[in-house]
Amino acid sequence: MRIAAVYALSEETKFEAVVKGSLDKILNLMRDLGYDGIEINIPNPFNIDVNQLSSKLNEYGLELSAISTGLSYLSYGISLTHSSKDMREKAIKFFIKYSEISSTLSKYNYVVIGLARGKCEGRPKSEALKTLRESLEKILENTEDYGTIFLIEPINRYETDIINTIEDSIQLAREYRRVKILLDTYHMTIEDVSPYNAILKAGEYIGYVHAAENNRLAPGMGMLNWELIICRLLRIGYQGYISIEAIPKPSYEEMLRVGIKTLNQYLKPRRDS
Ligand code: LER
Ligand code: MN
Repeated sequence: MRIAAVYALSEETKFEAVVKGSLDKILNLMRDLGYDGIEINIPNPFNIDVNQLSSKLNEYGLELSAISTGLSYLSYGISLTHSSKDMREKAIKFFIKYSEISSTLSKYNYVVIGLARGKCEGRPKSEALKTLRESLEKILENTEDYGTIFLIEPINRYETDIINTIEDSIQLAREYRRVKILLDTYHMTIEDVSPYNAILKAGEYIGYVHAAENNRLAPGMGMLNWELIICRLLRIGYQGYISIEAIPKPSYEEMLRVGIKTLNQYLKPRRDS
């Protein structure tokens, strides 16, 4: 397994569980702390300098573990289930562009569908889910050449009302070849009976993991049992990234330091696998 952390490519974000600030400074620190990769949350995929990003990643020797997209929802209201058709089409274009960027910058080629799935907006859940499937199918059809894997992330009930539990997400991962589950330990502490059992339930469908404590601080600053989480991930044969998506307190430096130290305690002997 490999370790990353989530970085926001925008200073003005309302999302609190990310690292923000000078990309050079953060890449430098992450490299020194032993991170393998960085997950970048991109608010607008039409507004980034892909070549510049690529050379920065190369310069510091960090992989792009995934592109996350929640800031498109928070900054521009991008939603794959938006009740307005125009807005849905805009969201689909965003995701096709994310996929193109991901396929050029990342050998893993993962794009997260987190908050940008949207909300029910008063519609029955079945209707919103149908709309989500329609949008997803259009994205999949148009990204066949890019080969991107889309990571559907169960998110707790206080942030969305579509796909909260692991069960909700398993259904989608079963249906579509290029959809996998992003299991976020923080959301699972709210939605699942046991975040540890959620790993076993999602099993082979897990494509990516977000790591944060029950209080959304870095691993090691809360109540979760990281030894058990890593044992469960090993038990299902998971070999991908664990990406720390945590509130940068008391500082982002400390969050990054404690987070990787906690995970390494249980991963270190196997990090090269
Ligand atoms: C994103 O990964 C996430 O966990 C959400 O709570 C916010 O986007
Ligand atoms: Mn997450």
